[in-house]
Amino acid sequence: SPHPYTQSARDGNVQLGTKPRILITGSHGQLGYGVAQALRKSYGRENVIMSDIIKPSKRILESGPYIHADILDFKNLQQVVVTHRLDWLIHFSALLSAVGEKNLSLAMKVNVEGVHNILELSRQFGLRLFVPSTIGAFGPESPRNPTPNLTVQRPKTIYGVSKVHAELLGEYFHHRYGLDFRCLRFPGVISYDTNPGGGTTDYAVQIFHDALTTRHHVCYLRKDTRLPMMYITDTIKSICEFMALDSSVLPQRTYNVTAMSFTPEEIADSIRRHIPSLEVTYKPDDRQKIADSWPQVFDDSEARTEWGWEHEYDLDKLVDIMITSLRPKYA
Ligand code: AKB
Repeated sequence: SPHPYTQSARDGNVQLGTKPRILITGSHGQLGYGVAQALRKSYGRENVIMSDIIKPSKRILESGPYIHADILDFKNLQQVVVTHRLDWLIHFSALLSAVGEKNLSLAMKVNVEGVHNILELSRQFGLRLFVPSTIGAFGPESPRNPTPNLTVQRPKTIYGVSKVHAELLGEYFHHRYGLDFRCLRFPGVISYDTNPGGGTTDYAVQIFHDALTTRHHVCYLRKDTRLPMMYITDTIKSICEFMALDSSVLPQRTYNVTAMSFTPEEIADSIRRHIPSLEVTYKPDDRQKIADSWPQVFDDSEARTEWGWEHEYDLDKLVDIMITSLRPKYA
């Protein structure tokens, strides 16, 4: 049976008397649309505002409120909070691991300066703040199998360094000012209707598209590179449940969450249950080095025992839903 805290959150017992008004930054990324739709189900369409600095896609525009909000423009962010009477902030804007290494100065701006703005804004206005972190916040000196919640963190990418920075500053703001900062460290997220934007785990999405089209995937990782992963429905569920928890029941502010771990060879074998002719060629590039410094198996037992995190999708279930959902697109 579900953990009592999570059950209470699932039943909609959020701490606020009224439904929270929520802003999502970086809404055009892999997680924005799904998280917005899930939160809108709980708190109402008009109470969840998506934002980004680019023109919204038709799907996003038609789904509910969308505004322009630049996380590097602090004054504008203050106006947005006041105008839209915000209670919660879900901060998705970030450059991912592979793309961050290719554009260090932009990564410093978005991932470091952006987080400074978001933390200060949340402190000033008493917002409940969610910032995702990642398996990338660990490095070669961390235990890799399994990687516990609390351990050495010496990442070797700007993405990882900026995420450790966000974790530590968020926890400091919580300790010093009582900021309701919440952070989940995610593994690679796999989804069919949005794409990841330049990470090291992206192959695990691309392989499905290739399997259904050319039947040939060129993998930039070695076939035995084991990484933690999860299906997007589980990611969305973890964010919604974690955000709904009463602040007083949370013993910690930053938690590992995951669902499974696999290698390129293992996911290819699972896909071959549907598409036996799938071929994979291995051509490791710069991303191999990043993957070699990351956790292989993520220990999320503290999220499971302390607030009831549980995943639904394992490898075969993930592969089944990805193939079933993508097949019509290529039929
Ligand atoms: C990446 O590969 O950079 C991301 C992540 C694991 O944080 N998907």
